[in-house]
Amino acid sequence: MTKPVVGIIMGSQSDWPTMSEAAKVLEDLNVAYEKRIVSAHRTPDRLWDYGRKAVNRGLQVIIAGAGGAAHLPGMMASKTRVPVVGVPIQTKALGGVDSLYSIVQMPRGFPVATMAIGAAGAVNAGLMAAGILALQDAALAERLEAWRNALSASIPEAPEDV
Ligand code: RP5
Repeated sequence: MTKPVVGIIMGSQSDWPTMSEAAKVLEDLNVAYEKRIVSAHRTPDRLWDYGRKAVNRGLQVIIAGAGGAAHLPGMMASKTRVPVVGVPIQTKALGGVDSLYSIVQMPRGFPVATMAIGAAGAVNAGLMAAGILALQDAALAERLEAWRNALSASIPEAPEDV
């Protein structure tokens, strides 16, 4: 088993359908990752422990998704210098704007690279993580270029009637 370099963490099992989109991208790009449920509110000790060990465990990027009062990405950024990419989960009550605002407005000194709300944000979080890792990994850089080119090639020149 390859050691994970990306940690995908989320506040709840209910976040997994969204966060699995980040996992799929990492699988496509052959990036080793792990996935964990780590809740800022329900399992704060687990959050602390994960953040404390992240550097020594060799994690290079953490993708953190949470919804509502979404404190997980920011708290993780407070606990580790490993770059944190935040994914605001879409919520029923407020559409995910609550999650977005909870994640994006970090105080100076503790950044979270905040993606779009929902699945697009999760996909982009996977790509952002891959882009960071590709700076030091030529083979991954090639795979990422190929992924991007394939996406561009899949876009038709003109719309069709449906
Ligand atoms: C947050 O509360 C989680 O990230 C999730 O998005 C939201 C709802 O969690 P569940 O009630 O579905 O477990 O902590």
